[in-house]
Amino acid sequence: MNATKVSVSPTVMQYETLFHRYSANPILSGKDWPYSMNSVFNAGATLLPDGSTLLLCRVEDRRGLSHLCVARSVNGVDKWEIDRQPTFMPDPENHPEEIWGIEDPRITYVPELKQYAIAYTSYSRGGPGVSLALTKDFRDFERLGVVMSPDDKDAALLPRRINGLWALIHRPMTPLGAHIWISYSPDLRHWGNHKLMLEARRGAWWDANKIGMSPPPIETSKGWLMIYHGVRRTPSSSIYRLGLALFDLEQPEKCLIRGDSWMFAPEAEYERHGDVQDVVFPCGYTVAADGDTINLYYGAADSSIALAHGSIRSLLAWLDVNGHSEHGHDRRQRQR
Ligand code: BMA
Repeated sequence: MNATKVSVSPTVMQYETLFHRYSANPILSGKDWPYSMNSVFNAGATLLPDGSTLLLCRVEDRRGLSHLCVARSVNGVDKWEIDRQPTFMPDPENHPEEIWGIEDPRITYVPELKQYAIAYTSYSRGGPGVSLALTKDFRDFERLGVVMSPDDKDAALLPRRINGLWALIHRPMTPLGAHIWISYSPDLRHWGNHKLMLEARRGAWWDANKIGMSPPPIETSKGWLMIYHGVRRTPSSSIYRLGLALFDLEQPEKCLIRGDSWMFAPEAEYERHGDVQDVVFPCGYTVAADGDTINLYYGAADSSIALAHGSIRSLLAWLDVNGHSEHGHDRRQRQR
């Protein structure tokens, strides 16, 4: 692809709606909770074997510390059954890295382990790091501890080994900036072979400043499809919007296509206003029985959980039209 495409006047571009908000959004908020708390947002999601949907919600208490709580629904939309007590609490005695809470879980079902792997942010005195836990039932959890030391977050495990190794996507803060990396491990405990996957752009771009993976990537025949958040700092705040990128199936650090524009942004009142304004932050999705419809669960303004529907086929088609290859010269030209 060439560098001129991006300079097409925005007036001739037709923006497509890729994700449609559920009309009764938000689907979950503090008023639904069976116990006292401040707010609920940024939930991991998965389909259970019986077809029902499980959300692992980040719940922030009135100290400002977060824990995780399960909500289940037969249709993934309403009639949520919420655990009466916190499901997964920080354990600072045994895991000092959890002293300031646990946040933003991403769930991956791992067929080889017959378990769900949860990558979450453990908020330590040294800053946020990435921890892993395994569970079969979202009642008992086996902690593997910190796998990426601070400052690091926005992590998810890929569901299968790549060339014999487990792969974890995450977002370390490095002197280079807030970019998305992937690391590999033979045993889920020892991690190395760190590779840069996707960089924040610069200057005026919507995803300048910071990027991070949002939900775990979606495996498609064309590659790993990633919904990522981009942060644009403005004089008054930061805006969290969502974009798309596609990565090679067997070499996931290789970005095949990256979308230019964002494709979902805070617009509704519950996304624009809350504890943190102008935030859409998905940590999970489920795919419907048709294999194409994607239900995206996202935190809205750090104050509630909302739902939007899309189509994997349409996301891939959009990337073909609105994306560029991320290689060498072209990328440097466009980001200058
Ligand atoms: C990010 C994460 C998210 C949060 C977002 C907006 O850095 O901490 O948990 O939703 O900021 O506050």
